[in-house]
Amino acid sequence: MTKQQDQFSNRVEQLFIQYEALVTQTNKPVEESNGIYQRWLNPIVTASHAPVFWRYDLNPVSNPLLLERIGINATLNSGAIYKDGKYLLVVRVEGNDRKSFFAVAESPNGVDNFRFWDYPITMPETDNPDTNVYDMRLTEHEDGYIYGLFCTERKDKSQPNDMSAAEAQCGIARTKDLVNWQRLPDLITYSGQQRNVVLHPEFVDGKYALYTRPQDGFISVGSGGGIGWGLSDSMDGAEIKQEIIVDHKHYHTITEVKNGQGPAPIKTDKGWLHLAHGVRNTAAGLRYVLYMFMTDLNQPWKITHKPAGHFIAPQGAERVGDVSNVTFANGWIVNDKDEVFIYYASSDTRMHVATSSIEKLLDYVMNSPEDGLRSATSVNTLKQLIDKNLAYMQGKH
Ligand code: M1P
Repeated sequence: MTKQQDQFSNRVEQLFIQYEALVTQTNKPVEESNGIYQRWLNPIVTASHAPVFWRYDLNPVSNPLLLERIGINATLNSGAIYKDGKYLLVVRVEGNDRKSFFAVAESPNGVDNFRFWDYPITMPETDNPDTNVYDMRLTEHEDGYIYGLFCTERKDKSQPNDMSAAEAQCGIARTKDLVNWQRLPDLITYSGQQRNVVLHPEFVDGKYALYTRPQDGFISVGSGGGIGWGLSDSMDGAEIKQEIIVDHKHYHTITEVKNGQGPAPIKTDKGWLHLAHGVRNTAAGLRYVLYMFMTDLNQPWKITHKPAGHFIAPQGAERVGDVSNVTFANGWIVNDKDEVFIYYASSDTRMHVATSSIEKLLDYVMNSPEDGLRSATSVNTLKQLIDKNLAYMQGKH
């Protein structure tokens, strides 16, 4: 073996050693918790979790200098599903070329040891090819399929001179195994654009039910917005003729600029638990936080409970990344012990997990005060809790 061959083999070996050390790292819960959920210390999927053989040509003849050939920039907004005792994320992987694609990362316990399957998902295209696909919401529907609804983005051809002008719509695909996907026609709605569209897991009045997010433009939702709701006869040529707004944007709240449904809601005996994101504007730009609400079991378009403010907001190192001050979630898992794994991305850069339980989330959603929409009502709510606690504490002495 020549010296150069030797160096090549050593470097390859080092790359695999570093990779294995990263993906087999044990995670642990952070000590601090608000009791509602527990954050975990390490990000669970990062760009460095992309396998070595995705990034390097490992053949010394075609890559004698062992240069990285395909850079991975970020791993973010992931759909999630619990299957055969495995925790599976359909990760939005973004290459250095700014194209996102989907790839499955699998963990035996939901909090660490996430490892990508060998190949990313080959998502079939429609007759109108997607420029970019991202943010898949997975729904195990009662019709027997696993649906993946995602954003398909294409150049807005009506504005040929604006290189940022884009159009977002909802792409639809279905699968049984997350390997073979059948692409269906994009969702038709009568709103300008759509992002954050999510399929409800059950039929409603014999129809497919979808949460939508109508928007006037690519970034701005415009005068409309809010989390919408509509029914479609079929998913093979899905069309929503009438959209209603389930959860409106509100002045001076975390959803002032826009909001969007996160993953498909979780069914409980008290109602449907929802996770969503809300966006407000600040002098430092947009701030994305997560919030929760609950809808009626039989009328999932009707909100029954909605705690004020955010559920999870970017914290510490989560606050910085490609798009800073963002938390975004489109996947969560309930395992067979009713433990809940909330998968969220920070700052459009890496994936994290927070854990909770159905019991805790129901308690949080049903017993946390709602937003009175004014400072005075917030003070009243706070005073009620103080009164209650002081009376209770005095009664104890
Ligand atoms: O950059 C933050 C998020 O912005 C978009 O979300 P929304 O449609 O609600 O504005 C999406 O592009 C999302 O992927 C991204 O994380």
